[in-house]
Amino acid sequence: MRFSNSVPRLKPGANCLRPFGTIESGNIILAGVLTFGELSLMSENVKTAFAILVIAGLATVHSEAEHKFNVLFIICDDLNCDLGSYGHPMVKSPNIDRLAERGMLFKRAYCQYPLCGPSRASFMTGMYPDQTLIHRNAIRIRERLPDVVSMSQHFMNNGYQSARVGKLYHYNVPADIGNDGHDDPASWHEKVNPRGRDKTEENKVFSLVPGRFGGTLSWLAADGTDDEQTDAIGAEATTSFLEKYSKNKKPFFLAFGLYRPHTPYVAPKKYFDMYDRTKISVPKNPEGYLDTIPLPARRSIASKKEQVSITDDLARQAIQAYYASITFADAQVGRVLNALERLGLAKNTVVVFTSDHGYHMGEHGHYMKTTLFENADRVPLIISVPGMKTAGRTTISPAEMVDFYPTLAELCGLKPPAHLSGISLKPVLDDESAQPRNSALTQNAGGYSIRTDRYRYTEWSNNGAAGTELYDHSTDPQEMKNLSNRPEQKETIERLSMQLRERIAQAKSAPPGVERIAAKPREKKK
Ligand SMILES: [Ca+2]
Repeated sequence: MRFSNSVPRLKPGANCLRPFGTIESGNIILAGVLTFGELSLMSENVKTAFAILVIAGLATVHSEAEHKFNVLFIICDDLNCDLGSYGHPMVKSPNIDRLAERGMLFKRAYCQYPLCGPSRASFMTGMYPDQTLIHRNAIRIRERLPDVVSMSQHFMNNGYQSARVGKLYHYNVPADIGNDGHDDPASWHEKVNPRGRDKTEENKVFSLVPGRFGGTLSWLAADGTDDEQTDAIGAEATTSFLEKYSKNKKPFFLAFGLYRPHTPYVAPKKYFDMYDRTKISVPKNPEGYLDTIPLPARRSIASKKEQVSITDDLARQAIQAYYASITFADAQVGRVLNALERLGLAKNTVVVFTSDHGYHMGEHGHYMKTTLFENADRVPLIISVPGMKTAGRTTISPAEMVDFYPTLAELCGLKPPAHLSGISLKPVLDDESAQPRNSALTQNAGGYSIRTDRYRYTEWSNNGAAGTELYDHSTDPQEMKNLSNRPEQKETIERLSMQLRERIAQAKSAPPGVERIAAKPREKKK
């Protein structure tokens, strides 16, 4: 390659060269801005040498712009923090744990609504559920937000190729496996809807309510191999996208949404064999527990009669099946992570691993989701950024799923759209002690709850008219002792109540520049 003998030409009136940032090429590191005056004092030889470096530098910046970080976004359905890397004593999750070793593990990450549809609409648009107006399942985001720029769409608008494999927006599981569910086609260039043996052999699934699988405890220790299951087919499709992207060199936003461990808990038999049912302990509520919590909280955990009356033996089977499904899902995540490394994409791809909300497995006497307890609201979250200095560390800094959008935009050098309500978690990824937010907000069925470093505080109906709950995590991490009626907690409750109401007001504010279509009155009754 030949270089010109003159300094780069500058526009008339320009009084300095543009800053060229930090250029790392071999052992040469340059940073800064030079003025015309400084340039005119250089000898010709120095000018020539400088020109070479500037051209090389601009070329490097150009090349970096062409090679922005890619995003691999992996999300399980209905997965709580029952994972090895979160300290669970039984659950085997070696692949997710491996990702945690090269990323940051968030111990206090929370969904904004503990139900698939509202949670997914919220994080995919970067807005709270009271802003998206999506508070239930089975709504397509464009029904409420016709022109919103979703997270992956924002990447598409910035030159990324984007694809979805499996469940990203709401899907009825297992009913919609194999079709688009309530997807948003504008969010992707390409999509794959995997469908496996778990779907075609649904008739073999055991269910507490025969014939119902999605919202009912149900499971199957399946015959056959991983490869026949929906999520393994999804992992293969995700790998195929990675192979394509490794060749075409364009930046990508690739989303892999697994269907497990959502009910029915289906996994090949070998995963069930990993868990000894006799060693599983089933959580039990103390006598009179339900009288200690407000009526809406009681309803949230005691509305499914078949679960409330579940026998100890069936509960153990359900928990074993849930763990088996987690380990099966973990293996599929591992296939994709292996492909990312094999194809040389790990070095320039941000990886996010999470779930759409948490899940109860018998805690508070409840199974599944839709409560304002830690079990349903807390989600696993691991973010791995190439070259991060904090790899392998954990943070207790509160994080919300609504933060994904601004975080990924910042990590990839994209200007976040004005409508986003979340906060970028990049400061935490740089330093696990950073705390860009001091609470996490979750809402469910007319209640709102915040989790601070020490407390969970919940108000049901307007300003707590239907009851309040206060849990002190320093003494009660299981949230079994409601302190909201204790006189000695008066000041704490006043402080947390003010904090919660400020958060609710923010979460209800109209997002700038986003047209919204309110639900029809008839629809609200559903
Ligand atoms: Ca879900």
